[in-house]
Amino acid sequence: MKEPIVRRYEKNPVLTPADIPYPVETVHNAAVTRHQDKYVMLFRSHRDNGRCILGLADSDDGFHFVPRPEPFMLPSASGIFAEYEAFGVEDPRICHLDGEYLITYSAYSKHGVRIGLARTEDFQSVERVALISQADMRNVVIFPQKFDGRYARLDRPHSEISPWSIWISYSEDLVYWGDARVVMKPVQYHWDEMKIGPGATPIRTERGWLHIYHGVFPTMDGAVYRLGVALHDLNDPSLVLRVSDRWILQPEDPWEVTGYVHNVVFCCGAVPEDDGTVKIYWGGADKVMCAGTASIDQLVDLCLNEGRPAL
Ligand code: BMA
Repeated sequence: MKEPIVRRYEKNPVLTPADIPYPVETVHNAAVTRHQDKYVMLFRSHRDNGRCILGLADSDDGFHFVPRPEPFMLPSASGIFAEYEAFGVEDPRICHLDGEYLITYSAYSKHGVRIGLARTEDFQSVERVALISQADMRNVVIFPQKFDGRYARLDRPHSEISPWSIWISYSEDLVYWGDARVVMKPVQYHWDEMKIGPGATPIRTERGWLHIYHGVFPTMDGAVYRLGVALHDLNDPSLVLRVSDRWILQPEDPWEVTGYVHNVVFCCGAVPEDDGTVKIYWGGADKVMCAGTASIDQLVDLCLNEGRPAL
């Protein structure tokens, strides 16, 4: 049998709707970060009207999560955020930078989906900063480092001409973003040929920025969501050195194959550890949260030794 690249935690799933002390239908696509020697999970939940909110859970070891009694972010009730979040808030990512936690999330409304930016220092209170993209944009992850004084982020705009691809853009103030260009595209008849999107906040390694992304393959039974890895140049993140030609994780466990949407593993967060491993978190079938570990070196090797060009 092939040795798995991502070793699933043996007690998956780590968080399910039944664990949550308020009514939710799903618990998935969570960002996870370290905060004061603990792990914080910011997860997405559908309510029974089909719209989403974000909740928080805390953990000492990154595997046992205790949900908070109340949701953390509901669609905003006032101002411009209320208009653009009316259909819900989804798929958050967390970037720890300059002593604060930047949260990017998808804001859904009748106008489409765009990206909201919020910030917190303590995961007790949260402040919305700005809507930082137009529609249609999803899956924005901010690099946890500035480049020549500018913030950088990976974007996933929608297009009717090109298969949905990963772009980069830059900002001096986190609000106004530009200098955008495409950095990585789906490749025909690979496992990620239909569309790709940023996943976890990129991880700094000696050999480059390791980015766990999702890729989608169309089948007669619907789309299959898997996870892959790409390596970006340390100094110029617009340069993708190589993309692993192999996926690192695909739906296999029963709660990844069947759920709210079947055949989905979808990653919004990963936490690098001092021992050279990374804890990877993914939503299983848009219904539950799962966790696993991988060797950072092995993921980088996959890109460099079994990789293909990004464009
Ligand atoms: C994508 C996003 C994700 C979701 C995935 C699978 O388009 O909506 O939030 O996990 O589909 O349903």
